[in-house]
Amino acid sequence: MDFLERDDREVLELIRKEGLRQRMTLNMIAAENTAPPSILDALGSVFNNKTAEGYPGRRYHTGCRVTDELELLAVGRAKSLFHAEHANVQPHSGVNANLGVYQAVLRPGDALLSMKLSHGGHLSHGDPASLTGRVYRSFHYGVKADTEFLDYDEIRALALKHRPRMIVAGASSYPRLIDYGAFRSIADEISAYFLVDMAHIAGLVAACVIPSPVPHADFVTFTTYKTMMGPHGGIILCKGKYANKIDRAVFPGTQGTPTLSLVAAKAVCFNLATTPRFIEVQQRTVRNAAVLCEALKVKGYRPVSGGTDNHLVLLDLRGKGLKGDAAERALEDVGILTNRNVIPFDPESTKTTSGLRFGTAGVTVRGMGEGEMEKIAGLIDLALTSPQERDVTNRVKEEVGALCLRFPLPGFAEEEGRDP
Ligand code: DSN
Repeated sequence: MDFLERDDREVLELIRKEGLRQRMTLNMIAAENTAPPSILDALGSVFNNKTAEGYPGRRYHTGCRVTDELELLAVGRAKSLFHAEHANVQPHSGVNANLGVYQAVLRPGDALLSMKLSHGGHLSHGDPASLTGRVYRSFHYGVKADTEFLDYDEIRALALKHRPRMIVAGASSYPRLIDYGAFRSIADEISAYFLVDMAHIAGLVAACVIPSPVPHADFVTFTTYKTMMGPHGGIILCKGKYANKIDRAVFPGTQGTPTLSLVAAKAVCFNLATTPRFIEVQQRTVRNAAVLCEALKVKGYRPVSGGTDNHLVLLDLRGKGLKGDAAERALEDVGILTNRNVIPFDPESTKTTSGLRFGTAGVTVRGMGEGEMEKIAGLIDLALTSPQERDVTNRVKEEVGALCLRFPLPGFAEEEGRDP
């Protein structure tokens, strides 16, 4: 940070404040994690200075020999980690990765079948608020009203009725496993492409903690910053037969030059994902989510679908007479970060919501285990049931602070002089 000290103290101060905020809060936002310092080193590297439109050996700029080596390394590591036939590591984000897949094999006006945003899907899966909902005709499936599990009969019926050119599986707030084999059979029945967006769960898949969609899907997209613990970016994996189409769809189809420092950080992320520590963290993330879920259940909160199989817990707050927005604020006030989230068949708007989404990746990476999850469930309950009682919220804040000090963010101890 020496150069920033010299060039821009205002930004440096904000970086330091943000570092302190991250150290002293419990991050339970399911779409976040803490990347290790080596990822930040790669992100801040001289690769930032390179422009390199095209692909290794086929660039539109000179001076790309080292860049080519880097991109090939990242691609090789991605393929090996996920046992994929082809990988494109250039998408700047998860949305861009999805746009790349659509651009590769769909034409404007083609039909897409994906999970409803209101049941846990994602904006970039053809939601009307997204460009993807304007360019493609989208149809959506949901979960069953009684079990809140995906309804494969409904998915098949919708597929037969609308004959989409692509079926999309994957979600932002679905706490259960997805039956990729069932999706594949439905897609085969109507000769549709099958895309899985595994953005939330890619780390769990990399560590073989939950099943992989790669053998089943034509295309798999994901982000590298959630359970993957890496930089903010997107990846596309696909069968070898689609490699050229995908590469052309990313560049020049939907992006210009890749961000090479981001590609460097992705390569580091894939390397770290092969380590025993990464695998252990992913295993503990899932166990922690199950323990947190059970502990909240005991305190009278209803988890959507009755439980969890992955890193996230989605609570239905209606039984407690609470709304998501107020609950989110009450928890932020005591240093526990979550986000309000609609639940299936939610009577509330996306601004208010009846649900609250928790993820355990961010606290697990700090070294927390089952005992801490039970403790945190108690703190959550206290903060949600007594938000106006100053003595209670002060006590919860102190306990949150004590947990943060006992479980420092990995690699960011103050004595190391590093700021996240
Ligand atoms: N997809 C958004 C989420 O799950 O919160 C951002 O990654």
